[in-house]
Amino acid sequence: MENSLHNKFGKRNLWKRIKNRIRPVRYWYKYCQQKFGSRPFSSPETRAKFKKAFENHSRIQHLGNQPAQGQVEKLRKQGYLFVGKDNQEIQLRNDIAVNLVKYIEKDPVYNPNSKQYLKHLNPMALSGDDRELIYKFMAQDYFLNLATQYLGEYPLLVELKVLISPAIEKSEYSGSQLWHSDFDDEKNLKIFHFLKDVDIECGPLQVLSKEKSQKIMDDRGFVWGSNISHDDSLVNENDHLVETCTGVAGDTILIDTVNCLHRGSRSNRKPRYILYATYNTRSSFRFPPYHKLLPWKYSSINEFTVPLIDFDPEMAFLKQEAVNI
Ligand SMILES: O=C(O)CCC(=O)C(=O)O
Ligand SMILES: [Fe+2]
Repeated sequence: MENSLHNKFGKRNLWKRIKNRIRPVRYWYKYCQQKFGSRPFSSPETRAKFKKAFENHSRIQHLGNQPAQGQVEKLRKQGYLFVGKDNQEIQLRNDIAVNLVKYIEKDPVYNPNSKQYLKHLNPMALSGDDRELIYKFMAQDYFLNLATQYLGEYPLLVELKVLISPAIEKSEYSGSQLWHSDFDDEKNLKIFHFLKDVDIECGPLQVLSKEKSQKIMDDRGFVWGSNISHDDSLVNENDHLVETCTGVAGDTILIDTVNCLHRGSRSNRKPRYILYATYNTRSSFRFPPYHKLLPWKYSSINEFTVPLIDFDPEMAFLKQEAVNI
């Protein structure tokens, strides 16, 4: 297949690929050590605790709040879905959004190592109650349903952040300011929830439909991490299929950032504040895809390779990149 995953990796990225598969195992071990004081599976008690944690996965059968008819189809077809404030099943409590903006504006604890144009609030700056409510909002059944149906399995929440795109002088664009596909998996689902109105001056996210993006990536022989992986020449500025995601506070956009070319945080004259989450499959490059190598009867090992998002939401904030381990 021309557009196979293998091609997207390219030979040069083999090491990156290996590292991405080792990394989660390392985090996972660390998690077990912190949480249980022992390495995974080292005692029957530990195994029993894990078993209990994983029972939560049966929750999938009990998810309420199904997305409206047509929303999943639209998401599948376009690769993104706009869920306006008014047709959103559950809204972030207004006081939480207000609190977040207050935190950001009062004393932003920006990650000093992050990009100039895209920073995030240290979740530890928030109160425990706020963190829990944010988590609950992003892990609400409505989003879980969409992610489950889109990804074809009960998903993992691997990122949960408050993104801040500060107002910046126009400079050379780089990284995610340029058209790109995310280095994650065959597909993913990101949620951008607007904490404040996002207009054209806030460096809104721009997205190209899945179908069009795939065609471009095929035609251009797109390779993750190559010198064309982030490149404005991938997409024609004036393509009528480019969607610019502006909206009002409370609006949400869901997007598969692997399959849809996208960019954002460009030329902000005003800052943009987004509550942001990423759902991945269990076999994403960030998590060990052992189950794909195993015969089905052993696939329950899956349960032991998956991270623990339902298990301990508080831990979700320990690691910003892999919040659930
Ligand atoms: O700043 C933006 O909106 C782009 C973010 C992005 O590329 C991503 O979250 O994958
Ligand atoms: Fe991206």
